[in-house]
Amino acid sequence: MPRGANSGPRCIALVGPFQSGKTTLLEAILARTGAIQRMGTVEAGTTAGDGSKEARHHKMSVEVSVATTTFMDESYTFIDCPGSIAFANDMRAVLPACDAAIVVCEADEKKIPQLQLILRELEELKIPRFLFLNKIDKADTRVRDVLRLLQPASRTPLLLRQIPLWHGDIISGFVDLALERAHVYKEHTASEVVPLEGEVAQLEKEARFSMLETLADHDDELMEQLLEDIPPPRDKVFDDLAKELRDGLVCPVLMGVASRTNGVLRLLKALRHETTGVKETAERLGAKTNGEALAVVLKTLHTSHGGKMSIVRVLSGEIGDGVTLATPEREAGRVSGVFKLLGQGHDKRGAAVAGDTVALGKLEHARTGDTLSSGKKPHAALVGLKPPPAVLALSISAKERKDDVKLGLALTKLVEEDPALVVDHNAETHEVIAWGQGEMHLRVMTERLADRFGIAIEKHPPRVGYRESIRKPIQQRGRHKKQSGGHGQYGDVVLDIKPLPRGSGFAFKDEIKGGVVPGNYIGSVEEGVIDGLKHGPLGFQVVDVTVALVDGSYHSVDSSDMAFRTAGRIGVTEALPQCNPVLLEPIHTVEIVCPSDATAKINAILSGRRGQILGFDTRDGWQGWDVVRAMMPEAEIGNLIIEVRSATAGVGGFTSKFDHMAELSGKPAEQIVAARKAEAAAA
Ligand SMILES: Nc1nc2c(ncn2[C@@H]2O[C@H](COP(=O)(O)OP(=O)(O)OP(=O)(O)O)[C@@H](O)[C@H]2O)c(=O)[nH]1
Ligand SMILES: [Mg+2]
Repeated sequence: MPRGANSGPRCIALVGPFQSGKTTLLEAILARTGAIQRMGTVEAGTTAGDGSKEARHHKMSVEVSVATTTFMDESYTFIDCPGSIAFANDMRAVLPACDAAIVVCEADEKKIPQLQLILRELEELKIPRFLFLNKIDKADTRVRDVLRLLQPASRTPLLLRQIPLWHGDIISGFVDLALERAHVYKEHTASEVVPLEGEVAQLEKEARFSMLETLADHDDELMEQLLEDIPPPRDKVFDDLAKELRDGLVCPVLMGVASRTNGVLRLLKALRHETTGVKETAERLGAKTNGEALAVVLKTLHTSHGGKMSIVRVLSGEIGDGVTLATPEREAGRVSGVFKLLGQGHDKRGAAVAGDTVALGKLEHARTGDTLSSGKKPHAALVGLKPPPAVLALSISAKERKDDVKLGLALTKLVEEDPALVVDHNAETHEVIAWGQGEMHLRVMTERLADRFGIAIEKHPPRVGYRESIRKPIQQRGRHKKQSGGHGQYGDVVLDIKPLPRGSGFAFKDEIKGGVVPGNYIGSVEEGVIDGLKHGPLGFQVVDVTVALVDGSYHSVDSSDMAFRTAGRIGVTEALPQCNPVLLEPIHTVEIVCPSDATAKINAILSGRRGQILGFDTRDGWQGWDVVRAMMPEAEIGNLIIEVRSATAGVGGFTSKFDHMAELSGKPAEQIVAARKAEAAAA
């Protein structure tokens, strides 16, 4: 039995920087293993992965694609993860329960920061990983130089497992350094073994020695053999490769051309021989397996035909139709249908066993990241998912009132599918705000609302929480008097209105002497004052003021709560324009993380957006990264992420927190007030 084989069904993640060829590699794997008849392309929109309308439209992955295939009588499920940072949360939910990851990358310096981010996640989760150097049909650099370029992205040594065979300027095949065999690529079919001779044989010796030296860093016996010039047995080399991969000591590097299926078979063989299976993965996650069903939810989908589906990795036991599953917090539901996945396609199958990755139907209360079990006492949670803080917000509404309810339901489903999407209802502005991980993330959300749920929507940047205050005190009378047959209305108040320091909010004082306004009406005056402060003369809520009720009069018949409330409001409304009103804008503290070579650009971006830089520092535990802190107006943070990403090859991020309100005057303030007035007039 070959090493590693017979480990049960595997689950392998395909990850890597944006557009490196993951979906194409999945397609190549499916074609080479016979799961699909013909290999499609991302350009033509014919791949098994990226099957959703949105992915096809953008020619990029916008969610994970899952496909199960068989290689040498063993089952493998591959999970193709989006490379865009805006969808990275989908990958995060998948990784913990995978046996290994294939990090697909290219010889592209610009993509190194993203490669570093991904390798870091894998390193932290202790997931064995291969690097697949893709697109070597376009290679114009020596592979060893490429590795030198990529090495800083990995904390563990990149271990070259193959060297290319050059035919003139193009790579025509490879030499496997473990098997010491030369192969010439054939398009869309297995490569052909050719004799290893001449100059190539010499290069192979050197490269193999360097591979063995790296392995020997963790194997004294191998080190001795190398020092004494004893050729190590082939089995020992394979054992070391598998062990050091499993222990996260090395990151083996394979290469190929996904679009021509070159290098794919070698990759599959490496997976078969060198990766461990579900038993080790369950151990890594700390699962206590006792034969009962145990699974982790990798992704949640709402399909138009099959209803809700939970894609799970089964860690132990068996899950068939009718099994009831629970999470530590709640009942998840009863399984109705077990499906094998191939991109968008799903075929009903029998019960899933340990190692299988399948979709389970109708688990109404299961969520992505959940640990599901069938025992009397639910198994403790195995993965803790916390979506990263949202970086971009959009205010959305249905174009037609009749779609309001539909919009609410659709958003609930989308949030269930994608926990990185957060929907908030802003009680003050009555806006529905969708928070996401980037421009593309929110764009895809709106496309889904339109395409999948048929809701025409309107979108705007969310309102900024402007306020206003006053700079001058005043005393003002507010009178409300009406005589219209029967009972009249009478309320009369005198208010002392004064500015308060920033951040004080609002205070009301009762300074009535001698009962000129009877005690039972004072609460109503306060309510009226609060009403009046809701919309100041500039159009925003008035804050940082104190209002004292100092005088007034009443009428024994015509006075009422209502009349005094109106008088309070009139007093405030008439007073405020005379108090030298001032616009206040929210200022946040922002923390931007970025690779150090982008720090200067980030500083310039912040200054260009009225940011006040507080300082910058190296980022704790992140070599080569900085943190920049600044104070920044909320209005300038709105689409900040777009500029930050473009300055940092897509990897920069930020968090922000409200700090204080600051006065804003001059032209910018006038523009905001005018816009608010125009909006009020249109409403
Ligand atoms: N020349 C060449 N092009 C390739 C190769 N593999 C993929 N491509 C092309 O690279 C582009 C991106 O391929 P995808 O497979 O969509 O890449 P991806 O990594 O899945 O992209 P995202 O999911 O959006 O991150 C497409 O135009 C592919 O045709 C390859 O080996 N050689
Ligand atoms: Mg893709």
